[in-house]
Amino acid sequence: MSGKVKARSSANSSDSATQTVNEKILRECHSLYIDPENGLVRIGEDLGLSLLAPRKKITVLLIGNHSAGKSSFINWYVEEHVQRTGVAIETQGFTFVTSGRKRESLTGNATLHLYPHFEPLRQIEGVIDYLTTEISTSKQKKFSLVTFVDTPGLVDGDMKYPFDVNDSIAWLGDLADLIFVFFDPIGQALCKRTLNIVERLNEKHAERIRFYLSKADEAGHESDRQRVMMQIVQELCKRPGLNKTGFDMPTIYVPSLNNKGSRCANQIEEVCKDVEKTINQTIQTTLNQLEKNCDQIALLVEDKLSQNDQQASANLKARLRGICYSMFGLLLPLLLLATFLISTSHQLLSSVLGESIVLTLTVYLGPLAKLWQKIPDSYTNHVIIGILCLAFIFLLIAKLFSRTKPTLSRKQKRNLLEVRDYVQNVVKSKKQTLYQEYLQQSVAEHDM
Ligand SMILES: Nc1nc2c(ncn2[C@@H]2O[C@H](COP(=O)(O)OP(=O)(O)O)[C@@H](O)[C@H]2O)c(=O)[nH]1
Ligand SMILES: [Mg+2]
Repeated sequence: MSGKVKARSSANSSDSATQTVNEKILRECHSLYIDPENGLVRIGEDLGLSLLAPRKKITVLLIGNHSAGKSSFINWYVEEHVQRTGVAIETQGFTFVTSGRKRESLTGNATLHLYPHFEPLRQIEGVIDYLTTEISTSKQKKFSLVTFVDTPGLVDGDMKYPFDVNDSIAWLGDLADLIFVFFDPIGQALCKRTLNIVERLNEKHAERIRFYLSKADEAGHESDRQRVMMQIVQELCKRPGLNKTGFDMPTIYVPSLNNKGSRCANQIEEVCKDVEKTINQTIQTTLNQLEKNCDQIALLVEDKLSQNDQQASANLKARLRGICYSMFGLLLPLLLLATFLISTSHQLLSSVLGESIVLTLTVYLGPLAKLWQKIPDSYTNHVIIGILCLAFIFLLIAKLFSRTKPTLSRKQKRNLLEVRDYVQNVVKSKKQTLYQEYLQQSVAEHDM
């Protein structure tokens, strides 16, 4: 557990440049999704693909005992006194701390409006009244790419929360990119409620969780600190869900609050690095996701077009089949009529159609006429009705078989092709450009 604290110059020149590139990438990715006309969300919707717009910032959830230093950490990161702190001051509900153009406090509804991803929180009764957002104009560190979620201090016993605090934190954990768990060396380090929640979060999101020994400057000498840490780790390991080897628990404290002049190692810079790392990962994931979604959309368009082609040829076949059956259905009664006329009123027929036609008909229909004559008179009606029924059935079959399904209009097809070209060419090349910018910027960062 070694670590040295470098004095951090807040006006790090590469920082602001980097930030703008990263900010720009996430912002542009976001807008590629949410554009009301050309946005991927909208395009996906039309194709039955539900897409979520990527977020413009990462979310860091802070949990821990009452008075573990969560709010103070946020204030330190933001370099502004955004959150009230103090042993007696309890963060009542959940506070989203984020950067913006002007200092402002928002209510629960406005918070969910600002963070539509967190909409599921509404399902937890009563929580909405305990949600707030604090907007700060600070651009310190990577704050313009981070939203911190400060949570009520967790305590054991009779403490009644006005909403289901465990469920709320579990929901927030689902949506956060990082979950910081603060244990402080004093008093309630091993609060049961905290352990329960940590265990629950760990089931789903072990890779997002980071443990810190906060207020490390208050832990006394190195040996005391080691003892405290051992205790915490032991307590954590007692939980079946948390029993993993190699607990990493950096010791941190807010430098300006170190009033005892303790000289213990402060790994608070590691926390910042972790935040940066998560931002970088998020950018890469967002860009990869963008490309993947473009491919998905292109594939769906291809599918739709080929299905349409298949349907068009199926429709053509159905129509041909329909024509065949209906011709047959119409021919039967005609044949019947002709046979009937030939065998009964030969004279009448020749006067109407002419001798030669009747002769040809006789040649072709002769056998049928003979067959007809073989039918006993008492049955002819039945046979006629039978044949008419048969003809009717054929016509019905024709109707049934010639059913077609709608296909895409020319315009719809053209639109689909346009969509495919748009995602494959425009969006993907945009992604490439953004990726290049990202890489260039991180190379530049490492050169520093
Ligand atoms: N010595 C020292 N005191 C701290 C540190 N962080 C917070 N505190 C103090 O601990 C008290 C509780 O801090 P707060 O941030 O309100 O805790 P929260 O309940 O977790 O939000 C405050 O009086 C802070 O001044 C730290 O790193 N070192
Ligand atoms: Mg607090």
